[in-house]
Amino acid sequence: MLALLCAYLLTATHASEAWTNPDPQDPGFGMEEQIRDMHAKVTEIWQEMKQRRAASGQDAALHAACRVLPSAALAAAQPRVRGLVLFRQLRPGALLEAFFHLEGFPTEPNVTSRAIHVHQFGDLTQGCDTTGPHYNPLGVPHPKHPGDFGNFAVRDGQLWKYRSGLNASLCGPHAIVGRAVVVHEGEDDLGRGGNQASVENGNAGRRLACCVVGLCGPGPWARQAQEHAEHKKRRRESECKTS
Ligand SMILES: [Cu+2]
Ligand SMILES: [Zn+2]
Repeated sequence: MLALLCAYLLTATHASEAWTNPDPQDPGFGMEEQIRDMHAKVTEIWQEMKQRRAASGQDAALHAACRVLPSAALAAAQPRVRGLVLFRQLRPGALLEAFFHLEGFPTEPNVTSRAIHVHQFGDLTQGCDTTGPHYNPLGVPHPKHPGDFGNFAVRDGQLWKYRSGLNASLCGPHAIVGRAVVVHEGEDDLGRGGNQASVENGNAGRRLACCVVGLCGPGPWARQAQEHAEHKKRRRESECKTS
């Protein structure tokens, strides 16, 4: 079953590449429908495998971890942002959930907003600059890319956020596994900036920090969920004291 799934995934990924970079001379040009069929088949096989695992008492959800480190290409004066991004997908085809916990932003009196996206390559050979453009397998404008996570509030130099309903996947031909999560210096204009860069990357500015998404077990997610709940509780308590 696994070998069959791998064969499907390889074929689907190859076809997906041809689709995102279509060559009119290529006999495979215009194969959108075939890709959809293949994607549906892969999802179906995956679901069956997951159901079997669930029936045998194993966790059916997929998890991934991304250890964020400052970009190696940063100037000395730039902030060193680091932390952890975790993903969970309860079943193939479901929307993603994620925990974002980052530290090392400048401690400014006002809440600032920072963009986070998935970029095409998991290549950190020259820091975050070699992660390429936004991951865009369907050739659509920003902010409709699967890893356009939008803007995140930074308070006291820290970013803590749980998000659900993210339109990205940990499996199938458009999986974000092996690609990079990039944290930017600025805010994402969400395609409303009125220039070409706005519909490519949201004019979010310098790449401060990044990481490569890798599959993991359920442990990090469970630990982060607990840490997140404790952080929320502490914040509520300190807000009560100051008000
Ligand atoms: Cu980005
Ligand atoms: Zn984008």
